[in-house]
Amino acid sequence: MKRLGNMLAAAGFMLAGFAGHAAQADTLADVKARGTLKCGVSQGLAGFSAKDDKGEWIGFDVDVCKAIAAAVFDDPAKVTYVPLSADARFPALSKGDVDVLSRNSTWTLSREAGLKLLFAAVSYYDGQGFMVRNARNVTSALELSGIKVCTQSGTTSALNVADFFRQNKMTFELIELPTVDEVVKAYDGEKCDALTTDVSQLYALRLKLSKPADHIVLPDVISKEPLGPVVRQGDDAWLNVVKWSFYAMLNAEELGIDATTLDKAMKSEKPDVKRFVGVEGEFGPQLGLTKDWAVRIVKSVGNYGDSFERNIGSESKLGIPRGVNQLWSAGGIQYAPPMR
Ligand SMILES: N[C@@H](CCC(=O)N[C@@H](CS)C(=O)NCC(=O)O)C(=O)O
Repeated sequence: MKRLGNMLAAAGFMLAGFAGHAAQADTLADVKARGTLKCGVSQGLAGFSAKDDKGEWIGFDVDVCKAIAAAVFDDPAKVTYVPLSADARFPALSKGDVDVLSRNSTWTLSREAGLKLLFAAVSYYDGQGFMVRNARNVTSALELSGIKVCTQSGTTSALNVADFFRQNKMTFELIELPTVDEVVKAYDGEKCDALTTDVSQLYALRLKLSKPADHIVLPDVISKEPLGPVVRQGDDAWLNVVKWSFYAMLNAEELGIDATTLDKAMKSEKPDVKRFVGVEGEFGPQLGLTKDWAVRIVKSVGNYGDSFERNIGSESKLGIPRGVNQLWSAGGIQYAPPMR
């Protein structure tokens, strides 16, 4: 009897073990086996994620996808881009249609605790603003009472704008549209008086208007929008790969490492640099990657500052100032934990 009991217990233990194993997600192994990273991006937002003239995806959010692919495969081209609207993005991630979402998504409590997702880092500290026609002759969002305002559905923008008008006892009509193209078309076609979203996106969307110079972005910032890459809960190892791939870009900037100084960095005597390039320590292997994982990232996309300037900063059509997204050591709030 006792023996039977023991056997049953052992069988139960084995079953629990198998069930536990089956339920345990291993996205890194899945990505390696598939040979390509499935990255959720926006449907076309200049500077952040959009196709260039050759049909290649480029942008600041796209660089995060490329950095992860570089770390895993030593090839930033091994990414399958999945363009997603605001409404579609989180269900797509939850269902497993993408391995990571890198699409101007704001880190909020309900998206983590409610949707069972996790934000890996803040790649861009943003805030919500308004774009209006110059002809309106206003200098502050507080002068916008009575307007029709367009925004995309499924965003924090729609929620914040309601708070802002209510709090300031102003009336407004909210027009929520499902795609970014519809939002731009409605605003350009004067179906609404203002367009509201994260300020960075206002700069990107202004480029899509028939006469960009006829519109201004008001100085008011009505919310906090920390944007960053997102993964599903339940796969800590994958969260670490995404998080540290992004932090490698930030740490590279802090260490003064870019694609042109990599050779020098490989020979550096500085302990921080030795750890970064993988000459010292087992940091890559601890992530399930190779020792030179961070070198692969810098070789492919450069450091954080390079990606910022190339895509959305001074070297781009958007010309967004670095502002709070400067490194902490240069007066900003971008701060990566140390690689050690
Ligand atoms: N950061 C906000 C807003 C994000 C958002 O989706 N903004 C629109 C601006 S119109 C956008 O980028 N759309 C691009 C797309 O749907 O492809 C959020 O996470 O809810």
